[in-house]
Amino acid sequence: MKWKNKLADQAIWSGEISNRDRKDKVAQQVSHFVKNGDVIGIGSGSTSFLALEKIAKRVAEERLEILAVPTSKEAEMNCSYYGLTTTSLLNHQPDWGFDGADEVDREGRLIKGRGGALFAEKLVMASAAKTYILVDDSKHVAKLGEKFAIPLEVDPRAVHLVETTLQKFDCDHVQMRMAKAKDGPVLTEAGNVLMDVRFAHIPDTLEKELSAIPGVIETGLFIGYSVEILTV
Ligand code: ABF
Repeated sequence: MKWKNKLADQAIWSGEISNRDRKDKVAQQVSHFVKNGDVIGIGSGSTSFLALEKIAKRVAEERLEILAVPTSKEAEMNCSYYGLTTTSLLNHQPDWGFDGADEVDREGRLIKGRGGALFAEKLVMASAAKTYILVDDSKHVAKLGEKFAIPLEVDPRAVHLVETTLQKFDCDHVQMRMAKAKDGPVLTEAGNVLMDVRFAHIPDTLEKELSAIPGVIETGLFIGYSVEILTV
């Protein structure tokens, strides 16, 4: 039986979206790749939301059958709002996926995780044969890390250990991400904290080095995955 309540009958991201025109254009591009039967990794953030909106329109109009693998509860709620059937990595491997990013450099190396969903975003990306990264021109940087810190998802018990271990790295600044009201740290869907770490220089080896620190669940550096950058 379907729920008759209405509270969840609203898409997340129904509010204002920055650079909406450009994000809409890049979202439109990815919607053309959808084929009947596809299992698709669904990214988080506003650009991914706009892509989902356009994909859902095609699915409804052309009566396509697809399965969605959401990268966050936000994405899962939006899939539900648009009537898309969701599945998980326990049951399906995505044929392909799409997601946004905070920064992309000329080599296609990414910083992601401003929304805190980096762990699931990486699991889905690493499981998919290919991921389209949807970025407007404001996301392109000459030097990775020039605007954004690298987010680390950290088990709360390991905060001191991670902070201490980071002193051996060549990092400029470490900050615990705090909730807007500053009354406590932001917690991820898995109940972990986020530590935002700034580096002046980001070598390819850094993702693995940071991941090797005990207590680091995942990093927002995405280097060497099978991605194609879609941009306007
Ligand atoms: C997700 O959403 C995150 O990895 C990234 O931080 C963010 C980008 O959001 P937006 O598309 O709203 O700029 O992809």
